[in-house]
Amino acid sequence: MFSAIRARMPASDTVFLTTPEGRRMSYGDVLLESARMAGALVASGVGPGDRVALQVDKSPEATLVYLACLRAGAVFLPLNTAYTLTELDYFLGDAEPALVICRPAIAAEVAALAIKRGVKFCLTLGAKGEGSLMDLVARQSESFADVPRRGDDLAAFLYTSGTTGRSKAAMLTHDNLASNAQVLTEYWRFTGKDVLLHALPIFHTHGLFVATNVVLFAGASMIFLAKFDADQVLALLPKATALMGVPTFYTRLLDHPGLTQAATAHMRLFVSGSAPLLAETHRAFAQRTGHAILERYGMTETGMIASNPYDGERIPGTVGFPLPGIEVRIADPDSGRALGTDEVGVIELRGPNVFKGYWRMPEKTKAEFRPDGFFVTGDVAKRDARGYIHIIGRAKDLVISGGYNVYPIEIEGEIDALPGIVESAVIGLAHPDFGEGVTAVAIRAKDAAIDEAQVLKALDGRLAKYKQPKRVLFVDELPRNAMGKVQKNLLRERFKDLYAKPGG
Ligand code: MCA
Ligand code: AMP
Repeated sequence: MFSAIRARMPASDTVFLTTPEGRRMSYGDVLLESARMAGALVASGVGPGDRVALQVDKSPEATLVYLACLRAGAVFLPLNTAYTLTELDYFLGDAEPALVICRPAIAAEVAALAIKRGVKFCLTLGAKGEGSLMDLVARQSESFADVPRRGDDLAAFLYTSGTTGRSKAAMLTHDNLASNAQVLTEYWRFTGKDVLLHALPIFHTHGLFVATNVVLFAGASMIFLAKFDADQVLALLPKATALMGVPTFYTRLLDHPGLTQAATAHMRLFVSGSAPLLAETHRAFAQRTGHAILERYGMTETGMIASNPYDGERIPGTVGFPLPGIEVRIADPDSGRALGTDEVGVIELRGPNVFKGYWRMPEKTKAEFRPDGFFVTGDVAKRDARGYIHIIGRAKDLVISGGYNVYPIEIEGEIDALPGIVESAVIGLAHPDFGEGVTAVAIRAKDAAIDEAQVLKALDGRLAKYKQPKRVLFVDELPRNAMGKVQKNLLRERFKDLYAKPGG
Protein backbone atom coordinates (compact mmCIF):
# COMPACT_ATOMS: atom_id res chain seq x y z
CA MET A 1 0.00 0.00 0.00
CA PHE A 2 2.75 2.46 0.83
CA SER A 3 4.50 1.81 -2.49
CA ALA A 4 1.22 2.71 -4.24
CA ILE A 5 0.99 5.94 -2.23
CA ARG A 6 4.63 6.75 -2.89
CA ALA A 7 4.25 6.11 -6.63
CA ARG A 8 1.45 8.69 -6.80
CA MET A 9 3.06 11.31 -4.58
CA PRO A 10 3.08 14.83 -5.97
CA ALA A 11 6.01 17.28 -5.67
CA SER A 12 7.39 17.30 -2.14
CA ASP A 13 6.31 20.89 -1.44
CA THR A 14 2.65 20.10 -2.26
CA VAL A 15 0.45 20.53 0.80
CA PHE A 16 -0.94 17.28 2.22
CA LEU A 17 -2.68 18.64 5.29
CA THR A 18 -3.43 21.89 7.10
CA THR A 19 -5.30 22.48 10.35
CA PRO A 20 -7.30 25.51 11.48
CA GLU A 21 -4.73 25.87 14.28
CA GLY A 22 -2.07 26.65 11.67
CA ARG A 23 -0.32 23.31 11.29
CA ARG A 24 0.85 22.37 7.81
CA MET A 25 2.32 19.14 6.46
CA SER A 26 3.64 18.79 2.90
CA TYR A 27 4.01 15.53 1.00
CA GLY A 28 7.77 15.89 1.56
CA ASP A 29 7.09 16.03 5.31
CA VAL A 30 4.89 12.93 4.99
CA LEU A 31 7.80 10.97 3.51
CA LEU A 32 10.38 12.14 6.04
CA GLU A 33 8.20 12.03 9.12
CA SER A 34 6.64 8.65 8.35
CA ALA A 35 10.20 7.31 7.90
CA ARG A 36 11.15 8.59 11.36
CA MET A 37 7.90 7.24 12.76
CA ALA A 38 8.57 3.82 11.19
CA GLY A 39 12.02 3.94 12.82
CA ALA A 40 10.35 4.64 16.17
CA LEU A 41 8.06 1.63 15.72
CA VAL A 42 11.01 -0.63 15.01
CA ALA A 43 12.88 0.84 18.00
CA SER A 44 9.83 -0.13 20.10
CA GLY A 45 10.18 -3.74 19.06
CA VAL A 46 7.57 -3.73 16.29
CA GLY A 47 8.32 -6.25 13.53
CA PRO A 48 6.50 -7.18 10.30
CA GLY A 49 3.04 -8.56 11.03
CA ASP A 50 2.97 -7.16 14.57
CA ARG A 51 -0.08 -5.16 15.59
CA VAL A 52 0.23 -1.52 16.65
CA ALA A 53 -2.81 -0.44 18.66
CA LEU A 54 -3.58 3.27 18.64
CA GLN A 55 -6.22 4.99 20.77
CA VAL A 56 -5.52 8.71 20.44
CA ASP A 57 -7.21 11.99 19.56
CA LYS A 58 -7.21 12.97 15.92
CA SER A 59 -3.95 14.65 14.93
CA PRO A 60 -1.61 14.84 11.92
CA GLU A 61 0.78 12.59 13.85
CA ALA A 62 -1.88 9.88 14.09
CA THR A 63 -1.99 9.69 10.28
CA LEU A 64 1.79 9.29 10.34
CA VAL A 65 1.44 6.28 12.65
CA TYR A 66 -0.81 4.68 10.04
CA LEU A 67 1.69 5.36 7.25
CA ALA A 68 4.60 4.22 9.42
CA CYS A 69 2.85 0.90 10.06
CA LEU A 70 2.47 0.41 6.30
CA ARG A 71 6.19 1.15 5.84
CA ALA A 72 7.31 -1.09 8.70
CA GLY A 73 5.07 -3.95 7.57
CA ALA A 74 3.12 -3.74 10.83
CA VAL A 75 -0.64 -4.09 11.21
CA PHE A 76 -2.34 -0.81 12.09
CA LEU A 77 -5.05 -1.18 14.72
CA PRO A 78 -6.90 2.10 15.39
CA LEU A 79 -9.39 2.21 18.27
CA ASN A 80 -12.29 4.58 18.87
CA THR A 81 -11.40 7.15 21.54
CA ALA A 82 -14.85 6.58 23.03
CA TYR A 83 -13.95 3.02 24.06
CA THR A 84 -13.68 2.61 27.82
CA LEU A 85 -10.78 0.91 29.59
CA THR A 86 -12.95 -2.19 29.95
CA GLU A 87 -13.40 -2.30 26.18
CA LEU A 88 -9.71 -1.51 25.56
CA ASP A 89 -8.73 -4.39 27.82
CA TYR A 90 -10.62 -6.77 25.54
CA PHE A 91 -8.98 -5.43 22.37
CA LEU A 92 -5.47 -5.67 23.83
CA GLY A 93 -6.11 -9.22 25.00
CA ASP A 94 -7.56 -10.28 21.68
CA ALA A 95 -5.17 -8.58 19.23
CA GLU A 96 -2.00 -9.01 21.31
CA PRO A 97 -0.31 -5.91 19.89
CA ALA A 98 3.44 -5.39 20.19
CA LEU A 99 2.90 -1.72 20.96
CA VAL A 100 0.03 0.38 22.26
CA ILE A 101 -0.08 4.15 21.77
CA CYS A 102 -2.56 6.05 23.94
CA ARG A 103 -3.56 9.53 25.09
CA PRO A 104 -1.19 10.99 27.72
CA ALA A 105 -4.09 11.55 30.15
CA ILE A 106 -4.75 7.81 30.55
CA ALA A 107 -1.16 6.57 30.16
CA ALA A 108 -0.98 5.00 33.63
CA GLU A 109 -4.24 3.10 33.24
CA VAL A 110 -3.36 1.86 29.75
CA ALA A 111 0.16 0.87 30.85
CA ALA A 112 -1.40 -1.25 33.62
CA LEU A 113 -3.65 -2.99 31.08
CA ALA A 114 -0.69 -3.44 28.73
CA ILE A 115 1.36 -5.16 31.45
CA LYS A 116 -1.57 -7.41 32.31
CA ARG A 117 -2.02 -8.33 28.64
CA GLY A 118 1.68 -8.87 27.92
CA VAL A 119 2.02 -5.86 25.58
CA LYS A 120 5.69 -4.93 25.74
CA PHE A 121 5.64 -1.24 24.83
CA CYS A 122 3.27 1.59 25.68
CA LEU A 123 3.82 5.11 24.31
CA THR A 124 1.74 8.28 24.42
CA LEU A 125 0.56 10.73 21.78
CA GLY A 126 -1.49 13.84 22.50
CA ALA A 127 -3.76 15.92 20.27
CA LYS A 128 -1.00 18.52 19.78
CA GLY A 129 1.66 15.95 18.92
CA GLU A 130 3.06 15.78 22.45
CA GLY A 131 4.03 12.60 24.32
CA SER A 132 6.66 9.91 24.49
CA LEU A 133 6.07 8.66 20.93
CA MET A 134 7.21 11.93 19.40
CA ASP A 135 10.23 12.07 21.73
CA LEU A 136 11.30 8.74 20.30
CA VAL A 137 10.48 9.82 16.73
CA ALA A 138 12.73 12.88 17.11
CA ARG A 139 15.70 10.56 17.68
CA GLN A 140 15.19 8.53 14.47
CA SER A 141 16.79 8.84 11.06
CA GLU A 142 14.99 10.46 8.10
CA SER A 143 15.55 7.40 5.96
CA PHE A 144 13.81 4.07 6.40
CA ALA A 145 14.02 0.99 4.23
CA ASP A 146 10.37 0.05 3.71
CA VAL A 147 9.64 -3.55 4.61
CA PRO A 148 8.47 -5.30 1.42
CA ARG A 149 4.91 -6.59 1.67
CA ARG A 150 2.79 -8.73 -0.61
CA GLY A 151 -0.67 -7.61 -1.61
CA ASP A 152 -2.34 -10.18 0.62
CA ASP A 153 -0.25 -9.38 3.69
CA LEU A 154 -2.15 -7.73 6.52
CA ALA A 155 -2.20 -3.93 6.69
CA ALA A 156 -4.85 -3.20 9.31
CA PHE A 157 -7.25 -4.62 11.88
CA LEU A 158 -10.55 -2.89 12.48
CA TYR A 159 -12.80 -4.15 15.26
CA THR A 160 -16.42 -4.55 14.42
CA SER A 161 -18.93 -5.78 16.96
CA GLY A 162 -21.08 -8.57 15.82
CA THR A 163 -24.45 -10.09 16.32
CA THR A 164 -22.72 -12.59 18.61
CA GLY A 165 -21.88 -9.73 20.96
CA ARG A 166 -18.14 -10.29 20.82
CA SER A 167 -16.05 -7.80 18.83
CA LYS A 168 -14.13 -9.30 15.94
CA ALA A 169 -11.07 -7.87 14.24
CA ALA A 170 -11.59 -7.63 10.49
CA MET A 171 -8.21 -8.34 8.86
CA LEU A 172 -7.61 -6.01 5.92
CA THR A 173 -4.80 -6.53 3.46
CA HIS A 174 -2.66 -4.06 1.53
CA ASP A 175 -4.57 -5.01 -1.64
CA ASN A 176 -7.92 -4.41 0.08
CA LEU A 177 -6.93 -0.84 0.96
CA ALA A 178 -5.15 -0.04 -2.29
CA SER A 179 -7.88 -1.38 -4.61
CA ASN A 180 -10.59 0.60 -2.80
CA ALA A 181 -8.53 3.82 -2.67
CA GLN A 182 -7.79 3.52 -6.39
CA VAL A 183 -11.37 2.89 -7.44
CA LEU A 184 -12.83 5.67 -5.28
CA THR A 185 -10.26 8.23 -6.42
CA GLU A 186 -11.23 7.55 -10.03
CA TYR A 187 -14.99 7.13 -9.50
CA TRP A 188 -15.30 10.39 -7.57
CA ARG A 189 -12.77 12.17 -9.82
CA PHE A 190 -10.33 13.24 -7.13
CA THR A 191 -7.23 15.04 -8.41
CA GLY A 192 -4.33 17.01 -7.02
CA LYS A 193 -6.51 20.12 -7.18
CA ASP A 194 -8.90 18.83 -4.52
CA VAL A 195 -9.06 20.05 -0.94
CA LEU A 196 -11.04 17.69 1.28
CA LEU A 197 -12.60 19.10 4.42
CA HIS A 198 -11.84 16.23 6.78
CA ALA A 199 -14.14 16.26 9.83
CA LEU A 200 -14.54 12.51 10.43
CA PRO A 201 -12.74 10.47 13.06
CA ILE A 202 -9.75 8.55 11.68
CA PHE A 203 -10.18 5.31 13.62
CA HIS A 204 -12.80 3.87 11.23
CA THR A 205 -13.03 3.03 7.55
CA HIS A 206 -14.82 6.22 6.51
CA GLY A 207 -12.31 8.77 7.84
CA LEU A 208 -9.18 6.71 7.18
CA PHE A 209 -9.55 4.21 4.36
CA VAL A 210 -11.96 6.34 2.36
CA ALA A 211 -11.21 10.01 3.11
CA THR A 212 -7.48 9.96 3.91
CA ASN A 213 -6.52 7.24 1.42
CA VAL A 214 -8.36 8.99 -1.42
CA VAL A 215 -6.50 12.22 -0.64
CA LEU A 216 -3.20 10.33 -0.64
CA PHE A 217 -3.96 8.51 -3.90
CA ALA A 218 -5.00 11.73 -5.63
CA GLY A 219 -2.07 13.74 -4.30
CA ALA A 220 -4.73 16.12 -3.00
CA SER A 221 -4.77 18.02 0.26
CA MET A 222 -7.05 18.15 3.26
CA ILE A 223 -8.12 20.57 5.95
CA PHE A 224 -7.94 18.41 9.02
CA LEU A 225 -10.52 19.20 11.73
CA ALA A 226 -10.35 17.63 15.18
CA LYS A 227 -14.06 16.79 14.93
CA PHE A 228 -17.24 17.83 13.17
CA ASP A 229 -18.48 21.27 14.14
CA ALA A 230 -21.11 22.85 11.87
CA ASP A 231 -19.88 26.45 12.44
CA GLN A 232 -16.32 25.52 11.61
CA VAL A 233 -17.24 23.40 8.60
CA LEU A 234 -19.35 26.19 7.13
CA ALA A 235 -16.58 28.72 7.71
CA LEU A 236 -14.11 26.51 5.84
CA LEU A 237 -16.27 25.31 2.93
CA PRO A 238 -15.07 28.22 0.71
CA LYS A 239 -11.53 26.82 0.99
CA ALA A 240 -12.51 23.23 0.19
CA THR A 241 -13.74 21.27 -2.81
CA ALA A 242 -15.10 18.13 -1.13
CA LEU A 243 -16.64 16.93 2.14
CA MET A 244 -17.26 13.37 3.29
CA GLY A 245 -19.64 12.79 6.15
CA VAL A 246 -22.23 10.67 7.89
CA PRO A 247 -25.89 11.73 7.54
CA THR A 248 -25.73 13.55 10.91
CA PHE A 249 -23.24 16.00 9.33
CA TYR A 250 -25.82 16.89 6.71
CA THR A 251 -28.79 17.21 9.06
CA ARG A 252 -26.71 19.43 11.35
CA LEU A 253 -25.60 21.57 8.38
CA LEU A 254 -29.24 21.87 7.31
CA ASP A 255 -30.13 23.09 10.80
CA HIS A 256 -27.57 25.89 10.39
CA PRO A 257 -28.67 29.18 8.82
CA GLY A 258 -25.21 29.55 7.24
CA LEU A 259 -25.85 26.71 4.78
CA THR A 260 -26.57 28.52 1.52
CA GLN A 261 -25.80 28.28 -2.16
CA ALA A 262 -23.10 30.92 -1.74
CA ALA A 263 -21.43 29.06 1.16
CA THR A 264 -21.11 25.92 -0.95
CA ALA A 265 -20.29 27.57 -4.29
CA HIS A 266 -16.63 26.46 -4.20
CA MET A 267 -17.55 22.83 -3.50
CA ARG A 268 -17.37 20.09 -6.11
CA LEU A 269 -18.61 17.10 -4.11
CA PHE A 270 -20.51 16.15 -0.95
CA VAL A 271 -20.36 12.44 -0.07
CA SER A 272 -22.52 10.67 2.53
CA GLY A 273 -22.24 7.18 3.95
CA SER A 274 -21.99 4.86 6.98
CA ALA A 275 -25.75 5.08 7.60
CA PRO A 276 -28.84 5.66 5.47
CA LEU A 277 -29.26 9.23 4.24
CA LEU A 278 -32.96 10.06 4.34
CA ALA A 279 -34.30 11.02 0.92
CA GLU A 280 -35.76 14.14 2.55
CA THR A 281 -32.28 15.19 3.75
CA HIS A 282 -30.94 14.69 0.22
CA ARG A 283 -33.75 16.79 -1.26
CA ALA A 284 -33.54 19.56 1.36
CA PHE A 285 -29.77 19.84 0.83
CA ALA A 286 -30.20 20.05 -2.94
CA GLN A 287 -32.85 22.72 -2.54
CA ARG A 288 -30.73 24.86 -0.21
CA THR A 289 -27.36 24.48 -1.96
CA GLY A 290 -27.91 23.16 -5.47
CA HIS A 291 -25.68 20.15 -4.65
CA ALA A 292 -26.91 16.55 -4.95
CA ILE A 293 -25.21 14.64 -2.12
CA LEU A 294 -23.49 11.53 -3.48
CA GLU A 295 -24.51 8.60 -1.29
CA ARG A 296 -22.32 5.51 -1.18
CA TYR A 297 -22.40 2.27 0.79
CA GLY A 298 -19.72 0.20 2.47
CA MET A 299 -18.69 -1.93 5.39
CA THR A 300 -15.63 -2.34 7.58
CA GLU A 301 -15.04 -5.83 6.14
CA THR A 302 -15.21 -4.65 2.54
CA GLY A 303 -14.45 -0.96 2.31
CA MET A 304 -16.75 0.75 -0.18
CA ILE A 305 -19.08 -1.44 -2.21
CA ALA A 306 -21.47 0.79 -4.16
CA SER A 307 -21.82 4.44 -5.04
CA ASN A 308 -24.14 6.80 -6.79
CA PRO A 309 -22.56 8.02 -10.02
CA TYR A 310 -20.40 11.10 -10.29
CA ASP A 311 -21.89 12.23 -13.60
CA GLY A 312 -25.21 10.44 -13.78
CA GLU A 313 -28.28 10.94 -11.63
CA ARG A 314 -27.75 10.64 -7.85
CA ILE A 315 -31.03 9.19 -6.71
CA PRO A 316 -32.15 9.97 -3.14
CA GLY A 317 -32.65 6.87 -1.02
CA THR A 318 -30.35 4.72 -3.16
CA VAL A 319 -26.67 3.83 -2.89
CA GLY A 320 -26.15 3.63 -6.64
CA PHE A 321 -24.19 0.99 -8.53
CA PRO A 322 -21.52 -1.54 -7.57
CA LEU A 323 -18.09 0.06 -7.84
CA PRO A 324 -15.94 -1.10 -10.78
CA GLY A 325 -14.24 -4.43 -10.15
CA ILE A 326 -16.72 -5.44 -7.42
CA GLU A 327 -19.38 -8.09 -8.11
CA VAL A 328 -22.59 -7.46 -6.20
CA ARG A 329 -25.67 -9.65 -6.15
CA ILE A 330 -28.95 -9.32 -4.34
CA ALA A 331 -29.41 -12.87 -3.15
CA ASP A 332 -31.94 -15.16 -1.63
CA PRO A 333 -30.87 -15.24 2.04
CA ASP A 334 -31.23 -19.01 2.32
CA SER A 335 -29.66 -20.24 -0.91
CA GLY A 336 -27.50 -17.33 -2.09
CA ARG A 337 -29.23 -17.51 -5.49
CA ALA A 338 -29.08 -14.20 -7.35
CA LEU A 339 -32.48 -12.49 -7.50
CA GLY A 340 -33.95 -10.39 -10.28
CA THR A 341 -34.98 -6.76 -10.65
CA ASP A 342 -36.98 -5.37 -7.72
CA GLU A 343 -36.74 -8.63 -5.78
CA VAL A 344 -35.76 -8.14 -2.15
CA GLY A 345 -32.77 -10.06 -0.79
CA VAL A 346 -29.44 -9.77 0.97
CA ILE A 347 -26.48 -7.88 -0.53
CA GLU A 348 -23.55 -10.20 -1.25
CA LEU A 349 -20.28 -9.27 -2.93
CA ARG A 350 -16.94 -10.51 -4.18
CA GLY A 351 -13.90 -8.46 -5.12
CA PRO A 352 -10.37 -7.30 -4.27
CA ASN A 353 -11.78 -5.10 -1.49
CA VAL A 354 -13.17 -8.00 0.58
CA PHE A 355 -11.25 -8.67 3.80
CA LYS A 356 -9.20 -11.74 4.60
CA GLY A 357 -11.30 -12.88 7.54
CA TYR A 358 -11.82 -12.30 11.24
CA TRP A 359 -8.70 -12.59 13.39
CA ARG A 360 -8.52 -16.03 15.00
CA MET A 361 -12.15 -16.81 14.11
CA PRO A 362 -12.02 -19.17 11.12
CA GLU A 363 -15.49 -20.58 11.82
CA LYS A 364 -17.07 -17.15 12.09
CA THR A 365 -15.30 -16.13 8.88
CA LYS A 366 -16.51 -19.21 7.04
CA ALA A 367 -20.07 -18.58 8.16
CA GLU A 368 -20.12 -15.16 6.48
CA PHE A 369 -19.03 -16.38 3.03
CA ARG A 370 -20.87 -18.43 0.41
CA PRO A 371 -19.02 -21.41 -1.09
CA ASP A 372 -18.40 -19.35 -4.28
CA GLY A 373 -16.54 -16.70 -2.27
CA PHE A 374 -19.29 -14.08 -1.98
CA PHE A 375 -19.36 -12.22 1.36
CA VAL A 376 -22.80 -11.90 2.95
CA THR A 377 -23.33 -8.35 4.26
CA GLY A 378 -26.59 -8.79 6.18
CA ASP A 379 -28.01 -5.68 4.48
CA VAL A 380 -31.39 -6.14 2.81
CA ALA A 381 -31.88 -4.48 -0.57
CA LYS A 382 -33.33 -4.57 -4.05
CA ARG A 383 -31.96 -3.44 -7.40
CA ASP A 384 -34.25 -1.41 -9.64
CA ALA A 385 -34.60 -1.65 -13.42
CA ARG A 386 -31.88 0.99 -13.91
CA GLY A 387 -29.45 -0.94 -11.70
CA TYR A 388 -29.59 1.35 -8.66
CA ILE A 389 -29.37 -0.48 -5.33
CA HIS A 390 -31.94 0.49 -2.68
CA ILE A 391 -31.07 -0.59 0.88
CA ILE A 392 -34.32 -1.25 2.64
CA GLY A 393 -33.35 -2.87 5.89
CA ARG A 394 -30.95 -5.06 7.79
CA ALA A 395 -31.09 -8.79 8.40
CA LYS A 396 -28.66 -8.21 11.28
CA ASP A 397 -29.69 -6.79 14.63
CA LEU A 398 -27.75 -3.54 14.44
CA VAL A 399 -28.39 0.09 15.36
CA ILE A 400 -26.43 2.85 13.58
CA SER A 401 -26.20 6.00 15.67
CA GLY A 402 -24.50 9.01 14.12
CA GLY A 403 -22.57 6.62 11.84
CA TYR A 404 -21.36 4.41 14.70
CA ASN A 405 -22.55 0.81 14.86
CA VAL A 406 -24.09 -0.46 18.04
CA TYR A 407 -24.91 -4.14 18.38
CA PRO A 408 -27.91 -4.54 20.73
CA ILE A 409 -26.71 -7.87 22.11
CA GLU A 410 -23.68 -6.20 23.71
CA ILE A 411 -25.83 -3.56 25.45
CA GLU A 412 -28.50 -6.08 26.44
CA GLY A 413 -25.81 -8.25 28.04
CA GLU A 414 -24.68 -5.35 30.24
CA ILE A 415 -28.22 -4.33 31.22
CA ASP A 416 -29.41 -7.89 31.90
CA ALA A 417 -26.50 -8.35 34.31
CA LEU A 418 -27.70 -5.49 36.54
CA PRO A 419 -29.40 -6.39 39.81
CA GLY A 420 -33.11 -5.63 39.58
CA ILE A 421 -33.34 -6.25 35.81
CA VAL A 422 -34.99 -9.39 34.45
CA GLU A 423 -34.25 -8.79 30.80
CA SER A 424 -33.98 -6.10 28.17
CA ALA A 425 -34.26 -5.48 24.45
CA VAL A 426 -32.23 -2.76 22.77
CA ILE A 427 -33.63 -1.15 19.63
CA GLY A 428 -32.93 1.80 17.35
CA LEU A 429 -35.63 4.47 17.08
CA ALA A 430 -35.75 7.34 14.59
CA HIS A 431 -33.69 10.18 16.06
CA PRO A 432 -33.51 13.69 14.58
CA ASP A 433 -29.75 14.09 15.16
CA PHE A 434 -28.22 10.61 15.21
CA GLY A 435 -30.53 8.95 12.64
CA GLU A 436 -31.24 6.15 15.09
CA GLY A 437 -31.23 6.56 18.87
CA VAL A 438 -30.09 3.57 20.94
CA THR A 439 -33.01 2.74 23.23
CA ALA A 440 -33.35 0.07 25.90
CA VAL A 441 -36.67 -1.49 26.84
CA ALA A 442 -36.35 -3.38 30.10
CA ILE A 443 -38.31 -5.43 32.60
CA ARG A 444 -37.74 -4.85 36.30
CA ALA A 445 -37.58 -7.74 38.73
CA LYS A 446 -40.55 -8.02 41.07
CA ASP A 447 -40.18 -5.50 43.92
CA ALA A 448 -37.02 -3.99 42.37
CA ALA A 449 -36.84 -0.20 42.25
CA ILE A 450 -34.06 0.27 39.67
CA ASP A 451 -34.81 3.26 37.43
CA GLU A 452 -33.57 4.78 34.18
CA ALA A 453 -30.89 6.95 35.82
CA GLN A 454 -29.48 3.99 37.75
CA VAL A 455 -29.24 1.85 34.61
CA LEU A 456 -27.47 4.64 32.73
CA LYS A 457 -25.08 5.25 35.62
CA ALA A 458 -24.19 1.57 35.77
CA LEU A 459 -23.38 1.50 32.04
CA ASP A 460 -21.17 4.58 32.21
CA GLY A 461 -17.55 3.50 32.17
CA ARG A 462 -18.43 0.03 30.89
CA LEU A 463 -19.66 1.00 27.45
CA ALA A 464 -18.49 3.75 25.10
CA LYS A 465 -20.75 6.80 25.37
CA TYR A 466 -22.23 6.42 21.88
CA LYS A 467 -23.34 2.85 22.73
CA GLN A 468 -25.18 3.93 25.88
CA PRO A 469 -28.96 4.14 25.47
CA LYS A 470 -30.35 7.65 25.06
CA ARG A 471 -33.39 6.38 26.99
CA VAL A 472 -34.26 3.35 29.12
CA LEU A 473 -37.95 2.48 29.14
CA PHE A 474 -39.62 -0.02 31.44
CA VAL A 475 -42.40 -2.39 30.39
CA ASP A 476 -44.19 -5.28 32.05
CA GLU A 477 -43.35 -7.75 29.31
CA LEU A 478 -41.56 -7.97 25.98
CA PRO A 479 -43.59 -9.07 22.93
CA ARG A 480 -42.45 -12.48 21.68
CA ASN A 481 -43.23 -14.62 18.66
CA ALA A 482 -44.14 -18.30 18.73
CA MET A 483 -40.43 -19.22 18.86
CA GLY A 484 -40.00 -17.07 21.98
CA LYS A 485 -37.94 -14.45 20.12
CA VAL A 486 -38.45 -10.82 21.14
CA GLN A 487 -40.38 -9.00 18.39
CA LYS A 488 -38.30 -5.87 18.17
CA ASN A 489 -40.37 -4.60 15.25
CA LEU A 490 -43.36 -4.30 17.60
CA LEU A 491 -41.28 -2.40 20.14
CA ARG A 492 -39.98 -0.07 17.41
CA GLU A 493 -43.55 0.56 16.30
CA ARG A 494 -44.82 1.16 19.83
CA PHE A 495 -42.13 3.72 20.70
CA LYS A 496 -41.53 5.15 17.23
CA ASP A 497 -42.17 8.79 18.22
CA LEU A 498 -40.00 8.77 21.34
CA TYR A 499 -37.44 11.21 19.91
CA ALA A 500 -39.75 13.08 17.54
CA LYS A 501 -39.12 16.82 17.47
CA PRO A 502 -42.09 18.70 18.90
CA GLY A 503 -44.28 19.72 15.97
CA GLY A 504 -41.95 17.90 13.55
C1 MCA B 1 -21.40 11.51 20.10
N1 MCA B 1 -22.37 11.10 20.93
C2 MCA B 1 -23.10 10.18 20.32
C3 MCA B 1 -22.51 10.00 19.06
N2 MCA B 1 -21.46 10.82 18.94
N3 MCA B 1 -24.19 9.48 20.72
C4 MCA B 1 -24.71 8.61 19.86
N4 MCA B 1 -24.20 8.40 18.63
C5 MCA B 1 -23.10 9.06 18.20
N5 MCA B 1 -22.59 8.83 16.99
C6 MCA B 1 -22.71 11.57 22.26
C7 MCA B 1 -21.58 12.26 22.99
O1 MCA B 1 -20.86 11.31 23.74
C8 MCA B 1 -22.33 13.25 23.85
O2 MCA B 1 -22.86 12.60 24.97
C9 MCA B 1 -23.51 13.65 23.01
O3 MCA B 1 -23.70 12.56 22.10
C10 MCA B 1 -23.33 14.92 22.23
O4 MCA B 1 -22.06 14.96 21.67
P1 MCA B 1 -21.73 15.87 20.45
O5 MCA B 1 -20.61 16.71 20.82
O6 MCA B 1 -22.93 16.53 19.89
O7 MCA B 1 -21.29 14.77 19.44
P2 MCA B 1 -20.28 15.02 18.34
O8 MCA B 1 -18.91 15.06 18.91
O9 MCA B 1 -20.74 16.20 17.56
O10 MCA B 1 -20.40 13.72 17.49
C11 MCA B 1 -21.49 13.42 16.66
C12 MCA B 1 -20.94 12.96 15.32
C13 MCA B 1 -19.87 11.89 15.60
C14 MCA B 1 -20.30 14.16 14.61
C15 MCA B 1 -22.07 12.43 14.49
O11 MCA B 1 -20.48 10.82 16.30
C16 MCA B 1 -19.18 11.43 14.38
O12 MCA B 1 -18.23 12.04 13.90
N6 MCA B 1 -19.64 10.30 13.80
C17 MCA B 1 -19.00 9.70 12.65
C18 MCA B 1 -18.85 8.24 12.86
C19 MCA B 1 -18.06 7.58 11.73
O13 MCA B 1 -17.03 8.05 11.29
N7 MCA B 1 -18.55 6.43 11.27
C20 MCA B 1 -17.94 5.72 10.19
C21 MCA B 1 -17.73 4.28 10.58
P3 MCA B 1 -23.05 13.33 26.37
O14 MCA B 1 -23.65 14.66 26.07
O15 MCA B 1 -23.97 12.41 27.11
O16 MCA B 1 -21.68 13.41 26.93
S1 MCA B 1 -17.15 3.35 9.16
C22 MCA B 1 -18.60 2.68 8.57
O17 MCA B 1 -19.62 2.79 9.17
C23 MCA B 1 -18.67 2.02 7.20
C24 MCA B 1 -17.46 1.30 6.77
C25 MCA B 1 -19.01 3.08 6.16
O18 MCA B 1 -19.83 2.77 5.29
O19 MCA B 1 -18.45 4.17 6.24
P1 AMP C 1 -19.62 -0.99 9.77
O1 AMP C 1 -19.83 -2.24 10.49
O2 AMP C 1 -19.24 0.15 10.62
O3 AMP C 1 -18.68 -1.22 8.70
O4 AMP C 1 -20.99 -0.57 9.13
C1 AMP C 1 -21.43 -1.11 7.95
C2 AMP C 1 -22.91 -1.01 7.85
O5 AMP C 1 -23.31 0.35 7.76
C3 AMP C 1 -23.43 -1.64 6.59
O6 AMP C 1 -23.52 -3.05 6.69
C4 AMP C 1 -24.77 -0.96 6.45
O7 AMP C 1 -25.74 -1.58 7.28
C5 AMP C 1 -24.48 0.43 6.97
N1 AMP C 1 -24.28 1.42 5.89
C6 AMP C 1 -23.14 1.95 5.42
N2 AMP C 1 -23.40 2.85 4.45
C7 AMP C 1 -24.74 2.89 4.29
C8 AMP C 1 -25.64 3.61 3.46
N3 AMP C 1 -25.23 4.52 2.59
N4 AMP C 1 -26.97 3.36 3.59
C9 AMP C 1 -27.42 2.45 4.46
N5 AMP C 1 -26.63 1.75 5.30
C10 AMP C 1 -25.31 1.96 5.21
